[in-house]
Amino acid sequence: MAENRATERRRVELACLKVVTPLLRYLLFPFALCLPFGATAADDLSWLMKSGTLIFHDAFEREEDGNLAKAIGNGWNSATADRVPAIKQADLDGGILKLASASKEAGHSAHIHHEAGFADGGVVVRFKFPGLTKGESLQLGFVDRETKGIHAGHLCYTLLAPGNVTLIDHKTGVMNLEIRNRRQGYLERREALPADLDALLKTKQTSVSWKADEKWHDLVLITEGDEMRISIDGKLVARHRSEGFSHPVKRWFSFLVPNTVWIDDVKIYKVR
Ligand SMILES: [Ca+2]
Repeated sequence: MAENRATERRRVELACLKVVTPLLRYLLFPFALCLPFGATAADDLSWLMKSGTLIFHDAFEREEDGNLAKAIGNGWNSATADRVPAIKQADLDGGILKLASASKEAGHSAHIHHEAGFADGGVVVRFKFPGLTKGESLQLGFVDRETKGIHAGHLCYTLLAPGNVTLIDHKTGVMNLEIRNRRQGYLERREALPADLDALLKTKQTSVSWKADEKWHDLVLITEGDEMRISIDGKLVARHRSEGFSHPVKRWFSFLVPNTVWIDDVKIYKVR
């Protein structure tokens, strides 16, 4: 009788387990997905601060000196300012770098850069879309004009657009000279890219949906080995692996601005 009761209890326990285990798995699955991302995002800032060296910081608490390439001061340079010397594209106002690109007149988005010089490391930036122009966006990333075979030295970027965030490897993608030359003809003829080129370029980038607004945000953009990651306000937004991200010298940190954006507190950290 006692043996029968024990068998019955075990049967009920097993039946319960069969129901509870999948239920727990179902309930915990979202946390299992979120936790590594949350942990990584917090880790990226602490990784830079603990393992890295702060090699540059600018809080922009000064006035600019004219409109030309070095007007911002503190080592900043512009690849596009001297094309339109009569137009102020970078205004230091109230401790904020306010950028308004003369893209049409200069024939290029405003390109502002500073020495960086790391293999692994990253940048911390406060930014805000002020709502002064339509479709405000911001591209920031890394450039090395000393390595041959890359158009204008464009290595890799994040692009913050009104509806999404992209991470892209330009070095082994669209800015690789062989790929660029092959792609250019199709673009000029407005033809679809051949399947192999299209498939290759799709591996070089990732995009996730993200909604831009007109508030201040803290951004952390890092490269670690062949991975690039971007976090906004302490949350990992996107990560992607591609061989170009592991380029040994991110010589410049660059902003490319097609219209208007405000920037403050730029920090560059070198880990390796
Ligand atoms: Ca400031």
